[in-house]
Amino acid sequence: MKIETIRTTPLLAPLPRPLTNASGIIEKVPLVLVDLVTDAGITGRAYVLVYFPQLLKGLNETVLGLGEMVKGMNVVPREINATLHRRTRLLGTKNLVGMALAGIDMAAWDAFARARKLPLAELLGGKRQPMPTYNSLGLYNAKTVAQACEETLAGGFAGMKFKTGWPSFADDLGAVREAKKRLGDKVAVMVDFNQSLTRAEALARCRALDDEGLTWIEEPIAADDHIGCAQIAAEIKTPIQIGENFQGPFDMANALAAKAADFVMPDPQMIQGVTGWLDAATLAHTAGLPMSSHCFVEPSAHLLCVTPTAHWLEYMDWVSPLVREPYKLDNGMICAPDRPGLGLDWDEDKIKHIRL
Ligand code: SMN
Ligand code: MG
Repeated sequence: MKIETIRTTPLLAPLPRPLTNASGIIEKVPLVLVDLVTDAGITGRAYVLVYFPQLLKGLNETVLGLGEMVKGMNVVPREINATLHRRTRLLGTKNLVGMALAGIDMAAWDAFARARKLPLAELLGGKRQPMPTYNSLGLYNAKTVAQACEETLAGGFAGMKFKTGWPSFADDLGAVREAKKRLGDKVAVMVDFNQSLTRAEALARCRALDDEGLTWIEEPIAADDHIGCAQIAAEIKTPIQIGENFQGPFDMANALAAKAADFVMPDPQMIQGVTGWLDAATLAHTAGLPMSSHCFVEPSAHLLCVTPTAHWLEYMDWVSPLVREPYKLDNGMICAPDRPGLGLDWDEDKIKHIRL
């Protein structure tokens, strides 16, 4: 089975409501759907994301450009991944190049699994298992968080994460206290500062949140300030979570060497696909760190099944409105479905109005 071509569909996916965070607002999700078309009648499917509509064309072109480099290759995912790394050595594999590489990697694994008629989790030697799932939301204060809690309880989630990082810490604290009060002890609560604080401000806010019963505090400062992250992690009892900005497994290894976090949550795209994730899972295992996922619900539901220290699946749904069979939340859990590969097939009727 050889790669005939790589096709893409750039689009702006709808969100139920704009996603606010400490660095801005995401109104629509700029996605590139990736189709890795083979000569065996099998198409591997995956998707990649760039947070900014202005960069969607750039990501799309980068996927197509890297696609040219692997055209004609056998669909052997690790060979494809290694070839892309070799060919892009002069540029490196951060940012758009790494993201595009991840899209091709995931689509190649999907085709590889489809050809063997196995769900990706099983192809990788794992057992499909329901993963505890948390509802991942935007920025809330003490007043607005009530609605988020109601939705989380109604949806049956096992946890809820929201953004913090208001100009005034009183708003962060108010939201946390209200959420804890409404959700009780049965639903985990996490907060995410999205790298918005200075080291000093982060220490002050994390200290002040340390006895509020949070499951984790995420990215209080610049995620690549490993030394600063390590100081905070050492000082604060509440686990410090980072990982969505690990750009490939080496980046993660450097963060772990600096003891920059108590928990890790790689993003299947930023960690560079299924191949990158498997390396990351080993790093977390050998460091003894619980590993969650970031966004990318569908690949994550499979990959956490082969992650020895699997922890939480993040639920931030972008793809359900675009596919024929969305993944289902059941009793606070999501289980990778019993379909070959990732089991994502684009619903052409739904995407024709939003593709660019
Ligand atoms: C996040 C995800 C998607 C968009 C903005 C921010 C994030 C998270 O940091 O952890 O969910
Ligand atoms: Mg985050």
